[in-house]
Parts: sequence; structure tokens; C-alpha cells
Amino acid sequence: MTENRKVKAFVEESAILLQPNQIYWCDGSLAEATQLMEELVLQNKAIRLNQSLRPGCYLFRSDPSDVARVENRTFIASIDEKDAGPTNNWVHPDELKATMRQFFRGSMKGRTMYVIPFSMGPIGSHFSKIGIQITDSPYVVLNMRIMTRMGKSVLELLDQGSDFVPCLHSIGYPLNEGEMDPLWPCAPIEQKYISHFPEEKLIWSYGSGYGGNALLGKKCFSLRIASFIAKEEGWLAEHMLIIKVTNPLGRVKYFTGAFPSACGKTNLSMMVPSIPGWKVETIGDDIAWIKIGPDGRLYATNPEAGFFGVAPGTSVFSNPNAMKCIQKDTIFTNVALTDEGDVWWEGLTKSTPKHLIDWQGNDWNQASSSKAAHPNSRFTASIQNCPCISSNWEDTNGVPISAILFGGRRPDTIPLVLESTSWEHGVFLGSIMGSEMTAATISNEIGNVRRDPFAMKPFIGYHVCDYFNHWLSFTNRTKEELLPKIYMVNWFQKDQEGQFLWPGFGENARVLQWIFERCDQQVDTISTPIGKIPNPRDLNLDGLHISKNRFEQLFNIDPTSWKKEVTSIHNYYQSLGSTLPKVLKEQLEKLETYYT
Ligand code: TSX
Ligand code: MN
Repeated sequence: MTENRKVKAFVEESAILLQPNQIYWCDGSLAEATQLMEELVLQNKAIRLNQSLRPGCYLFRSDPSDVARVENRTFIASIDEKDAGPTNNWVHPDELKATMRQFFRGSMKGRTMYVIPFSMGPIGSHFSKIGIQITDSPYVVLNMRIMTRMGKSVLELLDQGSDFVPCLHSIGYPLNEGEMDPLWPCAPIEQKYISHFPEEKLIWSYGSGYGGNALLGKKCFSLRIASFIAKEEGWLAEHMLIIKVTNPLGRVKYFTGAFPSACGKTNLSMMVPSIPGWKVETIGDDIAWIKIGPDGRLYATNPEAGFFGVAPGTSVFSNPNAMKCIQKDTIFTNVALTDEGDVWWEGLTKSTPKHLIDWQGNDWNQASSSKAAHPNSRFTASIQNCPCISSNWEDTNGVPISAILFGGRRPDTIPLVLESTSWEHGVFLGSIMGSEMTAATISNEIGNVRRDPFAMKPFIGYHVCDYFNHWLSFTNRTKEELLPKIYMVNWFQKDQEGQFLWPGFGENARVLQWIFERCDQQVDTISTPIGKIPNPRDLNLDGLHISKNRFEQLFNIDPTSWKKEVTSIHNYYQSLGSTLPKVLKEQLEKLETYYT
């Protein structure tokens, strides 16, 4: 409890609307988490995993209708429709609130209303922002405890009068007298609402208990609401990893990187370099808050305190550090269960277990046609579990950024690495980011590029063109030479046979080395119409057996592909409307002089 009047009013008004059985204030302690988990195990909502293999680890299975973020049920309810822009769903805030109030009314009947005070960012840092999430999901409480700084320390800040973002959440499944509670209660898809009121700095989420729909500190607060606040206040809230790179001489630089989904962002953030003497340590794997420091450079902090990572594809080969993170005190959601009481997912091991219980709780064997783990199954683990966490990940001033990486999954067209010629050109590269649509993409346009500017398409809490303008405005806020260098990287080019041209994973350190040395002006570049590429002698290929032909393909700039690309960017830019910054149109026009 707290004496903060705004907090008290929020909790009291919520309770009147939601009509829970009882109200519980979370203190964030281990005792509290243990008791909540015990209750969930007794109700069969959580499965205790084999404690000698995975101490402190539990498995949850969600309802099959509640397995991922729901972008078509996500709303940016700005007062003026124009402010939400072409990439967001918009409803007038008054109308959306009226609709949602009907759903929220009595939605916690028969349940406990949990009050979660949390901080995004280290307690006491000028970066940090407080939220209070009200929820009826103990699963959400347990996940928020890992993903944020939660409980008592935050209540103390609120007692001292700190402001906060109210985050109202209900799974949307009231329990009437004598009614049976499903294992994963939630509302049907058409009743799910993930709503943001940016001008009011308010989040209302109804009907889903899964991931980004329900852990409101993450995408809703730290990206959608924070991006809006960041524009007002002159900073950036980005969908980026943050890494600390140390060279063999012990010199340190920090890089951030934005990648669309399925590009291995978490893998890169924990990568083990293949080249001797180089070290990569993690500051964050998903979100970066970036501000101009007193010296005019950009400083980044990770507002989160945990990883909510995709399980399938995570293995000792792809991400050995993540495998160590999830050895203990981890919540697994929608992965498969082995006969030993351990977890399994596609891509974990070369051989498939003979028998499993799949993510829906059914028997599964090698003849089964379905996947054992859901493709969007997750692990929730504390950053403290990570063997490669940087010692200064909680620095209250953040870490100074030397380079920003923009990535994408492109089988052709985009070279292994490309340096921007200016900040404006770098923003252009961010704005045209995209990934090829694969069989895993829920779309029938396999082979086409899905544009995902700055990997922020689903997370910009306002008009995408205003967002581009905000990025461009940084040259007015600080000296351009103090801003990070901007790179586009592409680990995913393929040869004519469909084989990956670049070995990726730990070998990506060779690209990081080149960027590192570019930041120190130790190496030069070759200018091309699309930007600057490495001088072949400067990319460290020691111990890597790659033919001259393959190497040339990795940096080949094919005019036919670029003609197609320029047309595609042109069409994409048109879809963003008339407020697209002139500077970006000019960047495209310059490219068009080479490729038409
Ligand atoms: O995460 C990936 N990274 C970044 C790692 C630091 N993945 C996995 C993407 C899906 C989430 C990659 N996949 C990367 C990569 O750099 N590159 C590729 C393509 C690739 C896949 C397999 C191999 C080589 C390249 N080789 C073998 O499997 C032996
Ligand atoms: Mn993400």
C-alpha cells in the first residue's frame, strides 16, 4: 500500500469497475512468487518441471486462441485519427473506453485483483519510468516479477510522489459462483483489446493473458507509450538489443541493433565471437531507451530486467548463453514436456525425443504431424541468469552508443554490411528495413519483402512519418559527428542453390570487428550508390574458409535487384501518406538516379 493519492484513486476506481473478490498488493518478494506458483501448481495451471534438471522452473500452457500478440486487436487511441497514422488501428479514445468499460465491468468477479508496482529501468536512474499494472492473472504477476523491477522499492518511489503510467489488465473471464475455471482463462479473439491512450499515457488491455498483450511493461509501455513520451521529451524508445563489444586490446564500444522478428536478435545479443580475443556481452536483447547525454553522445539503457525469448530454434549451437540462462528459475510457456519432466522444442536437439507431451497437453511422437512446441513458445528468465551479462548493464546513465545496426532477413539485394553515408541516409536505411516473407509468415506473399521500419512497425505509438521526423531531428539536437554510425546488416543472403552465403552466429563477430574499427577510423570504405561497404582486405576472415566467389557475392550490388528494390521502396513510401519527410524522399530520388 501507499499514501500516493493518484495510486490510491487508480486502485480504488479499478476495483469498483472490475469487482474482484479481493485486492492484493505485490511486494515482489521470492516468498510471494513461491506462494503464487504453489497455488497455480495445485490448480494444474502450472507444471513443476523436474527440479534436479531445472530447479525453480515451471511450464504453462496457454489456450490455443491466446498464443501471440494480436496486432489487429491493438489500438492507438489518439484524440485525432491522423496522429495514429497508417500503421496503427485507431478508435476515438471516448468510444474505445466506453466499449472496453462494458467488458471490464465485473470482469474480475470471483478473482483476485493484483496490484503490481513496477519500474522500467534501474530504480533511481533518470531513464526510468514507473508503471502500476492491475491484473487478475497470477501468471502475469510471476512474469512481471522477472521482466521488470517490481514491488516494494517502487512503492517507496510512489510514496515520495513519483508519477506512474496506469496499466489496466484483465484476462476477461469472470468466475461466477460454482463455475469451473479453465486452465488458461481468456476472452475470445473479437473481445480482446490491447489499447493505448498516448496523450493520457494510459494502457488498457482486455481478454488476453499472453506475452506482449498482458505483460504491459514490455511492448505496451516501454515501446508504444514510451515512444510517444520520447518524441515529446526528445529521446528514443527503440526495439533494439544493446551489446558491449571488447576488442583484444581491452577497448570497449557499445552497439545497439534493431531487427524484425525471426532474425535472431536475442542470439546476437548473447553471441559468442568466433574470433580470438573478442568479447560480446549483453546489456539488453529487446528494448533500448536512448537519450542524449551531457557530452552530446547517445546513451542507451535496457528498461527490462529479463528475457522473454522465443524457444524454438534456441540451442547450444544457436545460443549457448541463452541455454545457460534458462537452466533455473525460468517460466516456460507453450513448450513441449519430456518424459523426464524437462522441456523440449523444435531446434533444441538434432534428434527428436520418441515421446513428448505437446504444448496443448496431448501425447506426441515422431509420427505426429504437428509441432511439439508452439512456434511462438517462450522462456521468461532473469537477466541475472545470463552468463554473458555486462557488469554495467544497470549503469544509471546508460552506455554510450558507437554504432546502430539495422538488420533484416533478405535472401538477396542487401549486402552483408553497409555503412550509411550520413545520419539522414542512416534514417533512410532504417525506414526501408524489411524481411522476406517465409513459410513461417502468416501471409500468402511468400518471397515478397515485408517492410518493418526500425523493426518498430507494430510498436510506434504515433504516426510513422512523425517517427521518421523525430529520428531525423537528432542532427538538430547534437553534433552529427557525436551521433552513432549507422549500419545495415544482412546475415541471410542465399546462393543460387538456396544455401546461406554467410555462416552467421559467432562468425558475425567479424562484421562487428569491422564496425568497431570503422568507429576508430582504423579502416576505410568503398563508396557505392547504396552506401559504403568494406574494403575486402579489412574484413577479418582468418580461420574462415570462404571462397573468393562467395565473398564477392556477399558484397555484390546487383543493379537488377536494386531496380526492383527502388520500385518497392517507392510503393512502400506512397503507402505512408503525404507527410513522409522530404529528406527521405530525396534519399530515394538519389537512388533512383542510379537504378531506374
Ligand atoms: O540468430 C541467427 N543469427 C544471429 C546470431 C548471432 N540465426 C537464426 C535466425 C532465426 C532466429 C541465423 N540463421 C543466422 C545468424 O547470424 N544466420 C542464419 C542462417 C544460417 C543457418 C544455419 C547455418 C548457417 C547460417 N549453419 C548451420 O546450421 C551449421
Ligand atoms: Mn521484440
